Amino acid sequence: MRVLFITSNRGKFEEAKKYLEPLGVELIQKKFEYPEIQASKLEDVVKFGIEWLKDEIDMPFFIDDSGLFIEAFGGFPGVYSAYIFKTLGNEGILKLMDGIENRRAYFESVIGYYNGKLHIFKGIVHGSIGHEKRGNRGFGFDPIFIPEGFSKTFAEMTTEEKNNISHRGRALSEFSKWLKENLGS
Ligand code: ITT
Ligand code: NA
Repeated sequence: MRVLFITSNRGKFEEAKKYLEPLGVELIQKKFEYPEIQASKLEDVVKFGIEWLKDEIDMPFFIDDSGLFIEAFGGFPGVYSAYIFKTLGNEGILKLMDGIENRRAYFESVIGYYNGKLHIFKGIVHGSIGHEKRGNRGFGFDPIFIPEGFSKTFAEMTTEEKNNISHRGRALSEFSKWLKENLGS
């Protein structure tokens, strides 16, 4: 089956493609600017985006809204992650974290799939913020995020390694389970 992934983020698309294509899903990236409301939960951003997009698109599609939640900052940047990545970047986060001992953080990804009805899939990965940038794979905050139980950052992992443990990988796993059960493919 063919599914559209509405995203401007090539890194998200590559991860979803690696995950879903072996399961027989032909994934197509489409950039379609949709409003992202300033909600306090990723799920609300996704619901609003889907409501806005659903009349514009005539085939099954999904969006992914994700964020990095840093414990010492009460969950910031969270739903503001895209803006903070563009403005402060990884260097800015590292500077803010200078001298802060509690480096715990998590990534969350919420996928909204629409096929006439909305279906939500979520994934979380816990970890910590490193002391410097490491690795050149992945995207976004990957060079400063070290998942729990590992010494490498996400940017030092292959897409498969990251997908096995990441927030997006977990949301994609729930999504693909659902697809299998509901589409008999
Ligand atoms: P869309 O077009 O799909 O919205 P986006 O990059 O604007 O793409 P978000 O609004 O979900 O995505 O913003 C999430 C931010 O968090 C963005 O800056 C990403 O770079 C970052 N981020 C999300 N998932 C990540 C991951 O797996 N690794 C590193 N950074 C991630
Ligand atoms: Na976005």
